[in-house]
Amino acid sequence: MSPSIQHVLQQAAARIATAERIVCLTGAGISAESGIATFRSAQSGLWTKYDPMQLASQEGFARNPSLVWRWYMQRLHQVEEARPNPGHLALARLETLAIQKSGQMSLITQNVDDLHERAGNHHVLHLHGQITHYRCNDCRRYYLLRLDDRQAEDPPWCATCGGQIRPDVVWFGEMLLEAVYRQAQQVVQECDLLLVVGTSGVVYPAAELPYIAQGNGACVIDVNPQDNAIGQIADIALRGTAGVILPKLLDNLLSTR
Ligand code: BV8
Ligand code: ZN
Repeated sequence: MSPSIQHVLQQAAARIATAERIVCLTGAGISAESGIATFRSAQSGLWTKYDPMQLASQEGFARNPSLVWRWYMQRLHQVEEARPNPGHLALARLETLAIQKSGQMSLITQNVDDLHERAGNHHVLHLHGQITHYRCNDCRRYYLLRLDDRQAEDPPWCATCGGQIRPDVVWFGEMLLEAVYRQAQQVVQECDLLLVVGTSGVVYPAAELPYIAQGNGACVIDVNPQDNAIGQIADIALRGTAGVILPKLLDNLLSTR
């Protein structure tokens, strides 16, 4: 690790050590080292010729429900096979330390996987829903996925209204769940430090959150191997992958105690 990165890590750890109300905001990048492709990287395998923005939409589902259904069943299998990586585990350790110190830490994620929960984080806000939950596209009634649904060519039907079943995620062009987004806005408005990990900062309204934090005087730290929209406004930019940077950040934090 270069001396300059080490110096920035110490700076970031010192800011976290004095913070009273820490919030984390994560994007697809934190799950990359668990083998889950990010939205911006080329889709893998048979999905390379499809645009995720098209598939993750009402239009895409209406146009080809079978294709969208099989895409989600393949992604669900990928999530279930994946394991939390050291980046996820470091954020779970951070929650433990933050709760010991100030009794709270919220983790807001754009991701639809459950790797933060499986790593041990307890207060996770899923802005874009969860690929592990299913519901009717029409009446929104919850649906418990059955084994044979996973191999099915087409989405199952709702027993109540006959609508098609879909993952309980927020598609492009769909509103976020009002209560979840309001809660995310509130914790971000009240925080004094926002740790942003693995997001390109292009998907709205999630991408607004770092601006709200900074507008309220919070320190914004960005962890990402690439420069990005959030890195442009961040107080501290840690250029590296979540799986490498976050454990080192926690080690630095523990050495300040
Ligand atoms: C909304 C669930 C109000 C689905 C997702 C036209 C019509 C309608 C809306 C719009 C429109 N034009 C713009 C909009 C708004 C639109 C939007 O923001 N579009 C963008 C693309 C311009 N937003 C919406 O539609 C939202 N709703 O606005 O409602 C409305 C309603 C109607 C009409 C108007 C407005 C809903 C957005 C939610 C979409 N659903 N997910 C599913 O997953 O199947 S978002 C989806 O994209 C994922 O959740 C993912 O998280 C996200 C992508 O963002 P990132 O997480 O940042 O991931 P990305 O791949 O982009 O970047 C990864 C980053 O990680 C990179 O920076 C990379 O460098 C970094 N990285 C890589 N490896 C690592 C790493 N970092 C750390 N460690 C590593 N190892
Ligand atoms: Zn229904």
